[in-house]
Amino acid sequence: MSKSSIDKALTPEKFENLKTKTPPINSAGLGGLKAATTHAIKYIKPSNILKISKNLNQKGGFDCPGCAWPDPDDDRSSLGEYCENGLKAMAEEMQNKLINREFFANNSVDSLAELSDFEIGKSGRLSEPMFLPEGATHYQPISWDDAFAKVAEHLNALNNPDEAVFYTSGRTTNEAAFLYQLFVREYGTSNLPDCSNMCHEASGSALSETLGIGKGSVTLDDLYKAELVIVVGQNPGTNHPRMLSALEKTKKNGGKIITINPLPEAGLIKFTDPQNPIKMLTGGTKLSDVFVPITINGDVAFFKALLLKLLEKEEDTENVFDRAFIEEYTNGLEDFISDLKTFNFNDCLAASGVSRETFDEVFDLVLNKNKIIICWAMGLTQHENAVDNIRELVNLLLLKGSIGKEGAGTCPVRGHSNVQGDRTVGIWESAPQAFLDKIEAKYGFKPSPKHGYSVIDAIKAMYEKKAKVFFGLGGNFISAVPDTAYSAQAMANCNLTVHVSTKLNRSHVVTGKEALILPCLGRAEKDYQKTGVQTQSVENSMGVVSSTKGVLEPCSDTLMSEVAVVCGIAEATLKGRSKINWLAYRDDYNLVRDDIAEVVAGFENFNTKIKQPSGFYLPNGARVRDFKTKTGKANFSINKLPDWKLKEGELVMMTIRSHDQFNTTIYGLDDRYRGVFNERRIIFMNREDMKLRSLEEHEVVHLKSEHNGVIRKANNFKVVGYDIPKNCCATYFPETNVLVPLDSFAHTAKTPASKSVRITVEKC
Ligand SMILES: Nc1nc2c(c(=O)[nH]1)N[C@H]1C(S)=C(S)[C@@H](COP(=O)(O)OP(=O)(O)OC[C@H]3O[C@@H](n4cnc5c(=O)[nH]c(N)nc54)[C@H](O)[C@@H]3O)O[C@H]1N2
Ligand SMILES: Nc1nc2c(c(=O)[nH]1)N[C@H]1C(S)=C(S)[C@@H](COP(=O)(O)OP(=O)(O)OC[C@H]3O[C@@H](n4cnc5c(=O)[nH]c(N)nc54)[C@H](O)[C@@H]3O)O[C@H]1N2
Ligand SMILES: [Mo]
Repeated sequence: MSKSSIDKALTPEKFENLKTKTPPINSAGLGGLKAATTHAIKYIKPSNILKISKNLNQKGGFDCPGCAWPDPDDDRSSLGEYCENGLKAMAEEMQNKLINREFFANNSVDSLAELSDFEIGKSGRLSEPMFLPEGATHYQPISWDDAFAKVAEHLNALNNPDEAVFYTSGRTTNEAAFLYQLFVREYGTSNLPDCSNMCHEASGSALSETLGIGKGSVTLDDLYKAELVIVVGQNPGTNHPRMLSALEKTKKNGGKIITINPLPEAGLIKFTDPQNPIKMLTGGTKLSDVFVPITINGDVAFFKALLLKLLEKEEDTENVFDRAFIEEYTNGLEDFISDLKTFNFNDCLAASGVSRETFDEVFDLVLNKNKIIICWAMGLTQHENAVDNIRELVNLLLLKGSIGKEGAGTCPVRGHSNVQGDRTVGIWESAPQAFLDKIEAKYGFKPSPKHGYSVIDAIKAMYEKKAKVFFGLGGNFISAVPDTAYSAQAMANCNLTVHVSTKLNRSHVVTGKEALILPCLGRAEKDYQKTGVQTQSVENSMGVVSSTKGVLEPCSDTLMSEVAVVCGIAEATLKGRSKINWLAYRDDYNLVRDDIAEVVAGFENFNTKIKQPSGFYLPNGARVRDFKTKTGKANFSINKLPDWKLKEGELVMMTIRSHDQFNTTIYGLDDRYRGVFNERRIIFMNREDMKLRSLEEHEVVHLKSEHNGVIRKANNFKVVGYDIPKNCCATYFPETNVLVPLDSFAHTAKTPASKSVRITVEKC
């Protein structure tokens, strides 16, 4: 009997060899440099290391596939414009080991499922297309043409195009993403879920409604000029390390920094720039002026407490709010104020878990500042009330007139290196009608006006057999999504699952009846097509579009670019009925950019502008106080406090990233900045909560979540006592995704609530 899909989807429960130390407060410095170089030397061909480091994030080079943090517009460090984790991302992508047909002949799908996520990733780079026939135990080689024909056969056999789901992860370039959504829309559906649905969707929803654009408003230069930067629900020391260099500049220019986080994350407290040898010797810069150890999901309560006190002061002195800005540019102040007054300051502060002393420090810093930037990431977006979190911080910025001027505004810090660009060029299951009309005008077919499936809807549809083909352009769907057991069944119910991937991952072993793995080029590799080596483009977290061009020889001759894969599938599927010459795009990506220039606002003269060494900024209404909302003004919003309470014995759990992973790709087993080594199956707990449950350090426990009467379990985690607020705990994603209920998600945005999972901890 072969293993069930659920067994294959869950991460194996084996333990490594846990060691814990007191966490450091400082980040980067020599430790970071050492970790990065050791990793690079271990996994990348020596001849490639220098080429990578000379071209990574440099003008005319290639964009780091790590995070979406922007590169400086002007001077870039000649020592290397990348970070420890960027280099680890490269080491992972450019591994010198290849996975070929012999590997798959020697390893059954069941045996691959037994590998840990770390081991799966270290198997090497995928190097040829593979096919898993129905009932087979092993993947077999398949030619590219046959693979395309197989996808076409399944897609054309469906009763309705809405029975297919087309997922995208955020590494896909603008050119590939544009063609992909074009193909999906010409094929006839809007089912374009993407990783953004699990990531910053809540930011997009909240910002569009309040400020008229689903993206942040600030530039790097603003960050340097801010009087106050508030970093909420984000761990840049690990996930956006180059942001710390920017914050260091803010400090140097006299700006202050407040950090709001349940954990005292290293780096935010103190940072040593690895590119500054003197700083490395003298011990670095203290970054946070105030650290606010908030309880998980206590943010709306905390911001309400702050807003209440600011209002009180304004009523006294009339010099706290920016009345001129509010008058000219905003809507809804009165309703907002009258709602705010229904809340009680002490109750709000108590609900946030923050002491009065810390609150007062924050209040003093905010009171007289008028150039405020708020940065945030998953700590705010992955809750049921995620949209309220973000709308509430917009309320603060609006009261202070801190938007659309130098040194002020919104800064949602994006995850994947092109997740923002993918959405800009049309990867959107609920794209605006104006965009669909442009597609129709340009290509002569009518895109489906229906809203398609987001990630959560897609999982439900596959589970209920309403969707039968899953196609993933990048990513690792089964490990990234919530409710692993339910989602595994959803995948197993499909007739065909297809993944375009660089590396082996768990999604390749949790398959539909048939499955395909289509191996593609990575960012650093040269993309040879008929008209020569192709350039592509990406958009960073601050709305700058720039070029990216590989510099290394592809690790295998059989790889295709994502653009070529999309064009091949479109050609095979829509044969004879397409209005588009797909293969012409494949041969020359300039043609794709000419089309983007016509269809997507802000890309006029794309082919010329993309040659500018630093790229170009896309238009951004919020940046210039042109708020394109329904009211034509920036909108204040009314937000409730979260309406859930912990039951007796429950803890609220956030699922977070260690320092040694990129989402579901596990670089290593350490979490250096949190003092954890050699283990991922751990649960960080407050020491008083441990005592209450008579739990010892490193004791093994089982975790259980109960939601709407459904019980979910994850067994075998070691307890690590940590500096985390009472009643809160933390585990790593994806090991505990099995505990995240599919029906617990952000209202309006449907982002899974993977930062507020209510669990109980059971002694074994
Ligand atoms: N090296 C590396 N870089 C990455 C990634 C990676 O995995 N590895 N992933 C990329 C992606 S796709 C993304 S989206 C980003 C993710 O970047 P982050 O959002 O920084 O990633 P998380 O580990 O999810 O961290 C969430 C942070 O929010 C805090 N937090 C959790 N709940 C709450 C809350 O209720 N309130 C507050 N105030 N804080 C809370 C946690 O303690 C943690 O510090 O990073 C990107 N960059
Ligand atoms: N519990 C919990 N769940 C979460 C989160 C959380 O914080 N907690 N975070 C969520 C977030 S923010 C995100 S963004 C999602 C991430 O979800 P995904 O984007 O689906 O996951 P990744 O782990 O980034 O995908 C890694 C895989 O992408 C493939 N890959 C890498 N580079 C390329 C490339 O250039 N091209 C192609 N075609 N493939 C490539 C490799 O095969 C690799 O195995 O996970 C979400 N899930
Ligand atoms: Mo993300």
